Amino acid sequence: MPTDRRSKNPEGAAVSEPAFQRRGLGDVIPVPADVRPDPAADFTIGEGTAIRTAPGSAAARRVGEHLAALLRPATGYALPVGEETGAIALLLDGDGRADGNGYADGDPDGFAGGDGFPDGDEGYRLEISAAGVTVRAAAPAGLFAAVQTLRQLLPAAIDAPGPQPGDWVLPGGRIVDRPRFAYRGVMLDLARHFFTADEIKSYIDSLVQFKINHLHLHLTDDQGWRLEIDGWPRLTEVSGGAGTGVDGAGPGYLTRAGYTDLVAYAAERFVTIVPEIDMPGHVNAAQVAYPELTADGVAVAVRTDIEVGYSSLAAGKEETYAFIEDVVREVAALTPGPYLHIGGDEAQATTADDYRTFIQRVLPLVAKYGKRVVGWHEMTGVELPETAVPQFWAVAATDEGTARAAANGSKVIMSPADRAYLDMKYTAASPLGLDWAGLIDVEQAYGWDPADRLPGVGEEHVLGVEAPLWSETLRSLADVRTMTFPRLPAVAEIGWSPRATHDWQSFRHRLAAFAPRWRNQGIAFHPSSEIPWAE
Ligand code: NGO
Repeated sequence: MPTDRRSKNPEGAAVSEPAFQRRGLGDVIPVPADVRPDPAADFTIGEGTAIRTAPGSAAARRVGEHLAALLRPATGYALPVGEETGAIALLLDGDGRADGNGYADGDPDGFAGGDGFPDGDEGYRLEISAAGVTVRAAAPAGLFAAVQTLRQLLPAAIDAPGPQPGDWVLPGGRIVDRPRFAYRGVMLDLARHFFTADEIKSYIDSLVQFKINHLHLHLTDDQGWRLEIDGWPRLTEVSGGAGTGVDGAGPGYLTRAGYTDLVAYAAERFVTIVPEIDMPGHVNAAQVAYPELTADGVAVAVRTDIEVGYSSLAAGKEETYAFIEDVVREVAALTPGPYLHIGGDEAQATTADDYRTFIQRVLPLVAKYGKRVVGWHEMTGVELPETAVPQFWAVAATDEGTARAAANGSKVIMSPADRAYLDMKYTAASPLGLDWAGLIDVEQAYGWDPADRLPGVGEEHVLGVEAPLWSETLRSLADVRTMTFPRLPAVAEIGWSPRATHDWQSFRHRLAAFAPRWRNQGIAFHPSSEIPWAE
């Protein structure tokens, strides 16, 4: 065993002793539902450790490969993945369960359901003993969630890009875990500033560590159009080209092939892409490309400022719906996930009658192409089918429309701007971000509950939470990460962990451990003064 654990990673940065500090079994974000440590049962990953995955499951095998790829750089171990043997086992419900309920010891799991497994696709049970690690889940998504937990249970040095001498100890005991809400999302605005498919992939990698399972892409707005649409080439040639984005500084777009590849990359990490085409407002870029989409057919000027609420599609023109149908058909065909987001926000340039006419024409179109509508909560001013999902984004303490939609059976995504908006400044001194919804440091991002936020929208009406990141002030992936971390872990914990575990002091100490992890991963973050950051 090496005595001097100071070493150099390939970039030359020193990885120091604290990077090998042992972790407690509950030192995880989001905090797991049920944690029972057994300090006598630590497991140490060694030279000869192998990973065994559920027999006959290609998806489980991929999760095993994903785990091995995470562990190989810093450990320097081979960590072969196979179905025969291995001290780290990733098993699916039913694999090799001797007693038929998955429990060797027969003790209760604390959850209803009868078979001893957390319900839902993302639940998992993780046992760490001196002999090895066993993960059991009903579906591969649960194995993937468990892998994120395992990563955090290893010392921070595990995230270094090259070999680190030290002991790879996993704390002993048992975790039974499952999400509180099905939908835990982040939104990235590609319209105000475009980010490439590779940048988005790298962003996904940083999000899944916190069990985020949806990425909403805001693909169109007044300043740009970022997804290629068959039959409408000028949308991206003109409005995805040079000079687009805020200050003309964010050009670019996703080709159909690039988008398809991105969707597949996300799916392999159990992330569903939610594409948004904002309408009937926020459409200046579409109208620049195709003047026939304006009410009078007269060309409009390119806009690169950050005003909102001035553009609108014409609710009374059939051309409008021919265009929308082409776009909806194409986006639906390219997107395997269930949702299509139609925006619907800030339609100040659309009369109330036109707004209603327009939304009522678009709702059946989305259904026609097999998708479930998501829309910003303004959409609730129109009568909606119960399958429609309003996304609440206001600062107000009440919202009649959202409450009415919930009463009518709709599930709601909660993104209150004063808590969940990742584009708000942390403090008055933050160089990036806006402040119209207030300043949001980590405690403000953590200190709310989605089932308590709106009268009429309780636990059973909440589909989940989403943290939107608008890009008016962002110019690079480092900017994106600086606004995302460390606030996103707060939203992720609110979305995943049981309400009873909510505890700011516990959270801020668990969050502190991420400073060396993010440094090792090369992830920029805001060093909030509210957090006692680890070295
Ligand atoms: C609002 C507006 C966006 C802005 C964002 C900036 C919604 C749903 N519409 O949120 O156009 O970019 O604020 O914070």
